[in-house]
Amino acid sequence: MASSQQVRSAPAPDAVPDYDVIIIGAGISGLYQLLKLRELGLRARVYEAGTGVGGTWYWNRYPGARFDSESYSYGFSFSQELLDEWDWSEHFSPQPETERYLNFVADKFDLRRDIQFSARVAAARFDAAARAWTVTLESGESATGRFVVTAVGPLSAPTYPRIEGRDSYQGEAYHTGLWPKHKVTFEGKRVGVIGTGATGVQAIQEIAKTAGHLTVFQRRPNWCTPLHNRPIDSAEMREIRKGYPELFERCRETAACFIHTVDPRGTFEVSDEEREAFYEHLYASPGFGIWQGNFRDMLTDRAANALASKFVARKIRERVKDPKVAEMLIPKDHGFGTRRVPQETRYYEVYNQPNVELVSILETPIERITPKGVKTSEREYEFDLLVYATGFDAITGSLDRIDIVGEDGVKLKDKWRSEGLTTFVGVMIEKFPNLFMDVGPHTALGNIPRSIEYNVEWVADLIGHAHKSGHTYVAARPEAVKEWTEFVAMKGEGLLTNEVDSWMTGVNLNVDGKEKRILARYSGTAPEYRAWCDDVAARGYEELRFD
Ligand code: NA7
Repeated sequence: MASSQQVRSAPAPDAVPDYDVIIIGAGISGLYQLLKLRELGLRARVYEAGTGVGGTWYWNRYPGARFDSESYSYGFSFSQELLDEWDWSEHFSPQPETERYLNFVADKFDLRRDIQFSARVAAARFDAAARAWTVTLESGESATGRFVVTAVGPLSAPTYPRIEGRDSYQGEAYHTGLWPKHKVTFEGKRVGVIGTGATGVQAIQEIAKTAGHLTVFQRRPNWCTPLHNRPIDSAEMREIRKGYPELFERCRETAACFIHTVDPRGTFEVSDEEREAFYEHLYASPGFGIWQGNFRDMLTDRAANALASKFVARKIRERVKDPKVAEMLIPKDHGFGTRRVPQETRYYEVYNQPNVELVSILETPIERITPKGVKTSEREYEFDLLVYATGFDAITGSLDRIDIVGEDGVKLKDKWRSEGLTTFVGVMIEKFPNLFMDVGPHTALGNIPRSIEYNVEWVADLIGHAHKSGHTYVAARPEAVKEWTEFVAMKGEGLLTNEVDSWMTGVNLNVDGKEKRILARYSGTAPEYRAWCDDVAARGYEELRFD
């Protein structure tokens, strides 16, 4: 860090910035971005808010946190050595193992020497004269970089529920996305969980094993399907390793980079018996197959979607003994797969346990958090421990939390709020030159490390291209931004997913200004996304202005 404990004045126009590139975040994107930029001989610096690497897998250390993607499809694919050296112990890796993996990566590639930990970035300001960004940490320290890469993750700005009295609560309380490092025990405790998204579901099924009493506060239920996790022994790992080339090739071909391929058949092109057998097969198969490998029209045809929903509803009714509780757990406001599908391991059976109670806060809303617990319209619940599994200010939230100021004093947060979300391939933003986003809004998310690897390499190539040509200024042309943003809108048409409120459509009622749905994600296929970006690079980045 160039200066300490103070924000310094803007660099002189001819000053050489402290770094070629400043990367914000040392999660999966930031680690790989650092490595790729180093390979180009660039001076890169990473600022990371946590005390260790891992990003999502550093912060989300809540009980039960694990992959929903097959472990071997989720890890980095760029290094044969890494693939040879790392063994996964479960088909869906638990958080401690994933955090160990990312530490292993950081050590193997000697990444830590360029990472500053406990360094939360508060602001980034573009200096037009110096053609550089000044990045300021919460501590007040600052440094300059020719380029900035935000590697802040789409799900890393945790949000608490907007419920009165939260600060008055006197027991233990944790947000799942800010889970403490010390051991949290539930044995014999009265525990309350608010939130039943993918996170809440993972946490609830774990907490229910030991809690004295668990109360789950559910607003809108989600459609959950079995994960079918199991250990990987050394023989199976050897087979998996042999299959890596085909596995990654497959992930490159599928729409969302998962190993699951959409079934080419339409829901109504098969007989009732065939359809039922296929649903059963998917329900009994591990992972996201039932979501990502279902009939091709499941997420575009309402009648097709209704049949898949009916099937999963039947499973819930079969698994939950109390019919009233089963009905509470079945979504009525959205169809199967139109929100992110939580993957579960005996989640529904939890509600058959005598120590677990489900409270629908649609029926009895939470009025306030009290010093002792939670008060609904019906009664007060007292807890020793309260868990907020209430999600994130997704996709743009982690960027919004940094005061990013581009050309002409334009603030990123204000720009997107007033004009709507516009990007160039989800990587660049008009008026924000020399700034690149890894897995920013308008990119293909899906099995995210696969998208990350592509994004990181594309950004590294672009920065390398600018650097090699002696350009100190790279900006997206307004017409290119318009074209990409219109393409994103076109790709989102007709998708049932985009007609439902969720983090994927940018809705978070706990955040001002995020009440309405937007096209936050690119919802075309990943191969199409890559083809577009490859084409931009192959044509020498005509969509960008270099100087
Ligand atoms: P999600 O999927 O956004 O889920 C958040 C949950 O918290 C969801 O059940 C919300 O209910 C609930 N919530 C949020 N605010 C409130 C308030 N104010 N009162 C009651 N309940 C509330 O976040 P996750 O962390 O589970 O998962 C995010 C992604 O991370 C996940 O999809 C994976 O990709 C990894 P709602 O549905 O809004 O009614």
